[in-house]
Amino acid sequence: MHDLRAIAALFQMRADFVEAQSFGSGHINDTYCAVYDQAGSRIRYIHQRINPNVFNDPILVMENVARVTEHALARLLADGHPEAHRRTLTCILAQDGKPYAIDAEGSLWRTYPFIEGAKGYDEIESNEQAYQAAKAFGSFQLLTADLAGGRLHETIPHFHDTPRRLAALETAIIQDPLGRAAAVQPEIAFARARAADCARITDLIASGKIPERVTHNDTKLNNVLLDEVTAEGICVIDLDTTMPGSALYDFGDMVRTATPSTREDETDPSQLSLRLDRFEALVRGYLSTATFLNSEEIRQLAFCGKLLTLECGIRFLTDYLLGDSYFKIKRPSHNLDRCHNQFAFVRVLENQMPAMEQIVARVVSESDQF
Ligand code: ADP
Ligand code: GN1
Ligand code: MG
Repeated sequence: MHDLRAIAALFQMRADFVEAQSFGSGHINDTYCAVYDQAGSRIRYIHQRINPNVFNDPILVMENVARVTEHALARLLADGHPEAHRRTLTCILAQDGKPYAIDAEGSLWRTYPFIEGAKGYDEIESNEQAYQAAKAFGSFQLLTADLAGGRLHETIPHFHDTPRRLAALETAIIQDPLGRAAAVQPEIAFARARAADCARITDLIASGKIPERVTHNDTKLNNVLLDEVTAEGICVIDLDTTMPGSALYDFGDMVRTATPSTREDETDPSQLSLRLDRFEALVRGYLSTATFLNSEEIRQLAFCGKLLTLECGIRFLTDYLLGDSYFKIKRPSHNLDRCHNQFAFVRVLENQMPAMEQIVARVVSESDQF
């Protein structure tokens, strides 16, 4: 637990700090929800410490976040949106006017208004939520498509370069600092058997068939807040990896997190199945806003769900071998459990690929956009 009162003092809060608690279920940053008294009203803010093990240069992260959120706010205000400050993250400035502050230990903190009346779901509950989440992530891509000022920083270079993720697994197997590799040979074989799949999207990008776009790159379902009453996608959050990428990475991670019947770390694979109705809701929601997709991107929509699930499983396995230094864990086998779950879901997706492709074809044929 950090000293949040001291962190609060680094920012221009215009309110009196009351208390703060650890918040949310993100795997990366230290997130706190803080209550303030503002001239007699209780209001909440998010204070967040960027994880320095994950982001080598947190200032570059904040330069991207500031550019993207200022662009989003300007667009909402120009449209006269009545709740512009609820529809995008906005950075509260630090005492020196920067959108972040550095604490006494050298850690970088940022502060956002708490988006009220909306929720991020670890497990989605309805097709309507899946539709709204996908629609919101598609809108976010549309919004960032005309971001001025040149390319965003690559905050984690090669983030979704799946062949590199597989190569990083091979390096971890050789290093094996905790002697864990011997016991995970079936998992290693599972990943190696899918090396060709790993290269499909990177090859299509290299050949120019799939364009680079500004993408979010971390579109797990709890990174979009849905209105608690209407389920409308209110605000896309967790913008740390918003940078050049492929639209398919964003759609693939929605499939990974919105279509399985269980949570990412469910340990009983017999509970795991693919909700095809959720998949269809995602396709419909995403295509309702991502009208810029080309025919090759559309062709890969079903496959990229499998790719992102495979990639995430490879990343969990790599982190398990290297001693769990990247993803937050709550038990020693947590990353291995997550890997098992992701690989089990890859098998399910492989079996269901023809049905998923049929759904994409049907939705596209019913749309007049494509
Ligand atoms: P991580 O990178 O660790 O996933 P996130 O930026 O996603 O960090 O934040 C963690 C969680 O905190 C989110 O899943 C969400 O529940 C909550 N959260 C983050 N920012 C806000 C905000 N501005 N308003 C409300 N909740 C937020
Ligand atoms: C992390 O930050 P969070 O919890 O939203 C990770 C994603 C993974 C995800 C797996 C910066 O997302 O890439 O897909 O965990 N974020 C980063 O649950 O590595
Ligand atoms: Mg998150």
